[in-house]
Amino acid sequence: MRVKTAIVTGATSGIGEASARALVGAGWQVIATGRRAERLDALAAALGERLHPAVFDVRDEAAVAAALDALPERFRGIDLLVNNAGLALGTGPAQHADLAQWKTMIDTNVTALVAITHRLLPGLIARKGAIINLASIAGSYPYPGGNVYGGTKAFVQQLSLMLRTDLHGTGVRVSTIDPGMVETEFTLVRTGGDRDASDTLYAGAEPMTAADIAATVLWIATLPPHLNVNRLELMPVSQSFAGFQVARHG
Ligand code: NDP
Ligand code: 8X3
Repeated sequence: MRVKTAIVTGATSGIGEASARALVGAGWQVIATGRRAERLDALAAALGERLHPAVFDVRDEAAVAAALDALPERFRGIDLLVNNAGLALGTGPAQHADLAQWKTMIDTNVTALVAITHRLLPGLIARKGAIINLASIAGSYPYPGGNVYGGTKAFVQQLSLMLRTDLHGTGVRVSTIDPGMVETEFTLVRTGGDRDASDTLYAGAEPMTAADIAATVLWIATLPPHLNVNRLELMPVSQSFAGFQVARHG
């Protein structure tokens, strides 16, 4: 049987790295991407020839094109695109936010995701492949400080549904995974490297792990071809919903 090939963006850390490990463990070939070459090299050393490291910034369209054009022959037929690379920057209210951070989130979580999807769509259609997009509960539920991060993830959720509609009849599957709190480097990145803030957020919360989400990625990827998970929302049991707020006079 033909070995299937996945590309996982943002595989140097967290959910992407765990997904690459899970897919290779299940017999897939994986193109693992990210900016940190040394981490991809370590992953390739750990996982062997089924993993191809491709170092690029997802926002750099020319670098993405060059890396995809340079793929070894056996990695060229991509069956699964896992759009995972992404980030949040900042935790404060919109009125105090840094516009440059907002643009970085939009460039990474939206524009880069759209560009790589656009580039890979013809091949995915030819192979009746699949797309798994990592969105977030932040795309569905507002919370203080979520502002543009949540906006980018709402875009990803709706794009996934719109892609399903346009890809009607092609056999291509499109899924969104919406995780809540997962302990990764996400909060370290969001807070500009504040280890205490990251540790405090996760302490005692029993958050989900990257491996939990990777298992879901693998489950969706290996469902029979007539099944499509449109959208899957996951949270740790310790996380739930807060209420509305009311600003009162006086
Ligand atoms: P991590 O910070 O651990 O991993 C993020 C990954 O994205 C890294 O591999 C990083 O690679 C990559 N990345 C970020 N920016 C770029 C860029 N410009 N070019 C290339 N790669 C980039 O976070 P998570 O694993 O938690 O996040 C993965 C996805 O899951 C994100 O889309 C996030 O929004 C989403 N998510 C996370 C949740 C959580 O609670 N952790 C919950 C819901 C969704 P490198 O820095 O090497 O380039
Ligand atoms: C990451 C989860 O709740 O920090 O998308 O936005 S949250």
